[in-house]
Amino acid sequence: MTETVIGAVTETAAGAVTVTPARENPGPSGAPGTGLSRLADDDLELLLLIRHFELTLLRLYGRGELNGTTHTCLGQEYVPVALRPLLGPADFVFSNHRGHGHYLARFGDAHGLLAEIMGREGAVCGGVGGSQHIHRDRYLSTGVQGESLPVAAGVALHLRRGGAGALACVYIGDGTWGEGAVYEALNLAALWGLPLLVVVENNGIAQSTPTGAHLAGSIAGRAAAFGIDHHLVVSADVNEIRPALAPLVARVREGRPLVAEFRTHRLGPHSKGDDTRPPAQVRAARAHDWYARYAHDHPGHFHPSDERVRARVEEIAAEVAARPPSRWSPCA
Ligand SMILES: Cc1ncc(C[n+]2csc(CCOP(=O)(O)OP(=O)(O)O)c2C)c(N)n1
Ligand SMILES: [Mg+2]
Repeated sequence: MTETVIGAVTETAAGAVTVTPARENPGPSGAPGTGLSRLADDDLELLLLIRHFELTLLRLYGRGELNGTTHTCLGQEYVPVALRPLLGPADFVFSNHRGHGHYLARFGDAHGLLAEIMGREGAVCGGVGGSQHIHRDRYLSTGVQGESLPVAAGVALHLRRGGAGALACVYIGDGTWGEGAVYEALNLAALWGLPLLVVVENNGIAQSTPTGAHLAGSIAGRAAAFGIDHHLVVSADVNEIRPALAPLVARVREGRPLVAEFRTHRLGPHSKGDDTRPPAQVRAARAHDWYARYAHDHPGHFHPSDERVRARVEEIAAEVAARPPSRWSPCA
């Protein structure tokens, strides 16, 4: 499999552009690699945790053991993994409907999240939030598109006043740029110099509508309209993405908001069983999958970790499924 992976393009509101060149990494056999460098163990473990957590969710749904709905981030896991060490405990994270990876990158707590989704004891939110509506410490997710951005802007204002250099990070998809609230928040973020980091997971589709059919112009152009910096990430290599983002995130902490747009690929359906894409498009998305690419490029690192994490998630699922139902009290 060959693929061109370009690194990153950064465009400041003033129009300065920097391009991080792609790296070509030969595979261990000497065969051409797919462009993914060797990851630190903890990054690979986290990527695999998110992957196996969601594959397990789908299996549980298939067996009728889960209710409600869920949206997987299969293929997009590297986004929160790349951001993980760039965000500290004083920062707020606002997630969305496709948030399992965001939560696991923040807390690593597969037990609490699975219990939440399964409605079992130990659930993060007593089992009433489910897959999409989680609140824990400085982390909040909502399934209502765009709702989180004005809230994140308000929190960013509070953090700026606190003066400790904390930021509010908000994850949104490409489709969420159709919500007016996004622009109200960007306007204030620019005017007030808010420490707001908007992470866009642009997977090229919103439910069933391709980006080209719902978004005029570009996300970069929309950020520029507010004088907000925009950073485009096309790579799926955590080792490339993170150092490129680090200085930009440091600037956010100083009150310079940023839109970091990841061109990414949704491997699965929007939710479950609702993939409207032609099979060729799904196959094309799969060709970008970091999981298969990393297995190809670094089999000696990948396979033992993959087996270990897969087994760990299976154990977690069995343990959580055996728990009694969760209880929730508004007074708790
Ligand atoms: C205000 C609002 N409108 C519609 C929906 C239904 N809905 C849930 S996800 C989604 C598509 C979101 O697309 P995008 O922002 O690209 O995120 P993705 O699902 O691709 O990660 C829609 C329309 C919603 N949850 N909230
Ligand atoms: Mg999308």
